[in-house]
Amino acid sequence: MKNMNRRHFLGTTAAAGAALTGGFGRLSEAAAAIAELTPGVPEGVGSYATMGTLPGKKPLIQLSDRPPNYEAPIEYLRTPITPNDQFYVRYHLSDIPEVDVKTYKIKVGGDGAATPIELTLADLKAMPAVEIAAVNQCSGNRRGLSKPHVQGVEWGYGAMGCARWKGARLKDILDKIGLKKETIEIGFNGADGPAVAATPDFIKSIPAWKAIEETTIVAYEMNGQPLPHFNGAPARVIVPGWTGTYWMKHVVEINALTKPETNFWMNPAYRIPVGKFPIRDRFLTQENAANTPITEIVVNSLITSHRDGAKVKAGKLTVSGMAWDGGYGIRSVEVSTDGGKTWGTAALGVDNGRFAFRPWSFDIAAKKGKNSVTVNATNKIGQSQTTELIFNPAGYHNNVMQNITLTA
Ligand SMILES: Nc1nc2c(c(=O)[nH]1)N[C@H]1C(S)=C(S)[C@@H](COP(=O)(O)O)O[C@H]1N2
Ligand SMILES: [Mo]
Repeated sequence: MKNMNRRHFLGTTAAAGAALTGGFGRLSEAAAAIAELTPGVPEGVGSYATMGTLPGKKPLIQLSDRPPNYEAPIEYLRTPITPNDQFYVRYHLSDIPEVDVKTYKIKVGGDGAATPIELTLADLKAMPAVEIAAVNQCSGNRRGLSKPHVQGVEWGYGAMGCARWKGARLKDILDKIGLKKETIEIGFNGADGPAVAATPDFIKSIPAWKAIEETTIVAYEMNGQPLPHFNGAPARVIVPGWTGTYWMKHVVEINALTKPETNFWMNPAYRIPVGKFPIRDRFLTQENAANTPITEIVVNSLITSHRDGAKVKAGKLTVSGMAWDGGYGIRSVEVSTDGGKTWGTAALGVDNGRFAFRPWSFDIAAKKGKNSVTVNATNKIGQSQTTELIFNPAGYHNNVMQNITLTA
């Protein structure tokens, strides 16, 4: 979709000399760019990645500008709810219109609809509202850490965040169009479009069964505020538990489909090899013998209190961070200071629901010299993180236990 007249100009400003919040203090531009990059991303990334500030955002790590791809430094992920101005931004297409709320409409139809309708933002807001805290994580989060390296945006740890999303249930919207029983998928299109005709428009679909779950919504608020432009204003799809690719921003079409969606971004993009990951949610109308669409987020955790290599004082020290999964909820987080021989149990913080970040913290006794810290989260169905990368060509689902070294 690209027939909207006001375009957003992606004027970004480098964060030169800006006081970076979240634990850095004041750093020079060059030092900031280096300090912010995740260790382990391909060497070349450092030559183009920089701190950039999109309108309405604090400085984020800019991995590309057209389309805008900006990740959060780990210090922005220290709170169980990620503030809107610290939330990462991911786009596939460069033509991103500033949608006019007054004329905004969602066309709800498709060949599986008995009675197509159009919804304005006011119509959406008049429907029963639900609010859900959920992690939005890009499928490619940590792709930059893949060994061997793979093609794509070379994300470090920050292509994710957790927000409270408020909106109408997709199920209630679909009830209005009289879903035919032949409906197998629900498709989405957004207001953004390709800058060149050769690039396929970004269209996604989810299984009908996932679309009618109580927790799948079309949201117009993020953390009590209207959605920020770069996170999908005026309304976006929220698919708690599933990776961000299905969370269509600036959604302008919702289609009930009686045949599988064949858009490039459904196939060959966003696919994982069949049988390699411990995945429960299957997208069978899209599956073939070799590969299948990525679905739920795998159990994972991140240390946010310290970066790898940080200098600390010897003695008692609290290490903390976040854990999350695809919606079973976090059962426990274990921390090892001896490279995985013995483990201690971390204290868990506020429970904002099964789709949200679960904060954890663990006290260690830092000794003089190098201290190794490894973290492993387990969810309520007993799945844990991996010790070895499950390699796949797109670099998805990296939930290798994080290990950092702190020097006292
Ligand atoms: N309209 C539109 N919606 C989109 C995308 C896009 O390119 N265009 N990218 C998707 C992907 S792959 C991700 S990971 C999330 C990122 O959400 P965010 O930018 O709000 O963090 O948006 C999803 N929704
Ligand atoms: Mo993504």
